[in-house]
Amino acid sequence: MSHPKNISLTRYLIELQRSDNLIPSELRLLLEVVARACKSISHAVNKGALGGVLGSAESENVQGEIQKKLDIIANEVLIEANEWGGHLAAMASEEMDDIYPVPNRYPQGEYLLLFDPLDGSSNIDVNVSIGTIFSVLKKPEGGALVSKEDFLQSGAQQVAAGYCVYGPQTTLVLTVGQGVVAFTLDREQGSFVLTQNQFKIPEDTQEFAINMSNMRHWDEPVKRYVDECLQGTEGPRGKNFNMRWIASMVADVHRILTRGGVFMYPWDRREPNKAGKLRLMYEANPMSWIIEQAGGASTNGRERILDLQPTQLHERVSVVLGSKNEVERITAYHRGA
Ligand code: AHM
Ligand code: MG
Repeated sequence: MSHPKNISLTRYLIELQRSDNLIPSELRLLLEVVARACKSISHAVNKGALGGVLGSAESENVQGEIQKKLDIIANEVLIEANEWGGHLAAMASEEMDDIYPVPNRYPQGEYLLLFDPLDGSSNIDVNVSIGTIFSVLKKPEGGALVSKEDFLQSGAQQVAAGYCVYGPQTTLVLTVGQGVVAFTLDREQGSFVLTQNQFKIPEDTQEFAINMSNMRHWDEPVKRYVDECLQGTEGPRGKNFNMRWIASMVADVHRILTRGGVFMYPWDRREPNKAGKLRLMYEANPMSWIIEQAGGASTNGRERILDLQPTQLHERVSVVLGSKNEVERITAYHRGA
């Protein structure tokens, strides 16, 4: 599809539906509603202290993490925006214990929406980029009442995925399986405008992203990879590497999408029974699909993340994603260990 200048998200989605018949109208509506919710979250984030939205909410989520006010606000915005439109059967969120079926007073649709309403919570109060991550599945046929089991589908089953990063610009990144596109929020017009048509992640990179403070807890293959990067031109890689760690997955993934790199949040020895820190359904699956759609790769160190069969809604996973050749190298180190 070729694009003249100044294409709004609405127009982009209508064209996708109309000329290529790539998305049904219900899915188009869903994506528009999610984008509208992101716009509203972006405004709340922007107000910061002036809007009284910073700081802790003094409550815990199902994972025992302290919730920030903005975690709760963003979660409510997404639910209120999506519950009445008739396109969804249910929602699931990193910030809610159980699934949220669409209330009986509204028509039920055939899609399931999953989200991390505000990713990078530790960055909220320090004015560093944060974001919303979302994933869309289809409710399996049969069974009138929607259940938690309906959500337990592998990432390969996603019909749409995206994120919105609230940074110096508010940028919405989206895939429906036809590559990855990005829209920038034009605050004067109040609409998302297409600003990047197809991302292509370079296969090689000289930049890695990992929280180095956990180094002593890592497994051997991760230690080996990072150690080889740190040796620079004198080591086996024969080149120098740069490091970045924003501690907001949305911002780290957005950088990788834009200029390449590799992102890791691996399993470590601190809590051996925990597969990783990041959540499979709300973070790893949507980001993995976006990365693959842009020519990158994503594994849990051993297997392709999109092939993993989830067993729990709030399941965690190890994540290695980004430039293809680096992800393959790290995965080979794990498989050989
Ligand atoms: P959150 O969903 O509670 O915000 O946690 C996920 C975030 C990711 O965005 C980021 O990659 C990671 O946690 C940072 O973790 P750490 O603070 O351990 O470096
Ligand atoms: Mg998160």
